[in-house]
Amino acid sequence: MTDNAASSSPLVAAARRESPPHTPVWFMRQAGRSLPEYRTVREGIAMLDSCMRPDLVAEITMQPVRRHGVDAAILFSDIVLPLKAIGMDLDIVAGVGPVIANPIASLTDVEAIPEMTPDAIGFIAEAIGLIIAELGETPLIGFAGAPFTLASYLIEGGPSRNHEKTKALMLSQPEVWDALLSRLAQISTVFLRTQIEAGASAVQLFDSWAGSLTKATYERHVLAHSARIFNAIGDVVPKIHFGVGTSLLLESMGAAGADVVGIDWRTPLDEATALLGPEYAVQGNLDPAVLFADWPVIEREVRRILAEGRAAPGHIFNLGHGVLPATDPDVITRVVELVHEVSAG
Ligand code: 1CP
Repeated sequence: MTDNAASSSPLVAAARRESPPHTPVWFMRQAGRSLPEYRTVREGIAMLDSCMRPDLVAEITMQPVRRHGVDAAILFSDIVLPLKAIGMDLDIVAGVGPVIANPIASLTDVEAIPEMTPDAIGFIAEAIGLIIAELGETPLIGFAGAPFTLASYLIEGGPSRNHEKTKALMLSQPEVWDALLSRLAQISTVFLRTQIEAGASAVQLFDSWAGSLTKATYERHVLAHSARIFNAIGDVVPKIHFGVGTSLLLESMGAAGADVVGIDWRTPLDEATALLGPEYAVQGNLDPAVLFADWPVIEREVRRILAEGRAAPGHIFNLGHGVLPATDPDVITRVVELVHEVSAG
């Protein structure tokens, strides 16, 4: 375990299944979504350009910590940023998401993807240095995209509802698939290691779209590639593994090598824990849409989730997926206060 001020934080304690003084809370996509101060600093700067400027990355990473008093920061970046950094022709288009100029379809395409080196992402280490200096005892969560979710963007060419090209390649050309996921695992491993070495106190692997797979397909074609990333990182910091619609994959996602399994809003945390057993902490799982309801509804839901989370050997409060862009920031601040108050009492 790394030895810095944040390594005894509530977030790390919950992830390690110890007993923090209160339930730690942070929000997926808390940076760069609903905050007016984010829109101000991003004005006129393209998304991927902003991710490569250490001063901006540090500022945007810190904004939700300063405003909401959350128990962790998450690095402002994107799961496709490492692919841009190694020279792939891609962009993040506002209102759309990642768009890839030359989608991957063959072994030749896969072999043309460069390996990741720490030098290609020196700006990430620099940004984290600035962030850690301001964060003090609050931990920074580093993150990366899991190979399946990254592959879906590279094969489809952009966001996709049905992932049909991705699944066709996975099932029809398994050797091309394995070569692609192996390369993506190498890229995400170096991206995560760089963040850990620079001072991240925990990491999260986002396999956002893994829930589109059956359990058998996940285990046959995906699990080993994500497991390689977790194994390569080792036990220096806690590892969180998250996907959406993954109720039937939770045990497999834990078995890939996570300490904490991220749960979306569909599965109650006590049911998730019954499936996962005593070896895993859980993270989640307020429905992001509930933040648009009246406060008494939100309060009831937060209390329910805290109660269900007590069944788990460790609970990190979060949403079941990312903050929606139109969310009222003041509601997020109130939820942080409520989680702290209820869980400390
Ligand atoms: O808290 C934070 O916002 C931290 C930074 C962060 C993270 C953790 C961003 C900034 N993106 C991500 C992860 C990410 N990116 C995921 C995994 C989390 C999730 O499931 O929500 C995924 C799937 C992406 C890919 C991506 N990037 C999308 C989704 C597209 C789709 O398929 O539906 C989108 C819209 C983006 C753009 C993006 N990433 C981040 C921001 C602030 C933005 C919007 C930028 C803009 O429009 O200018």
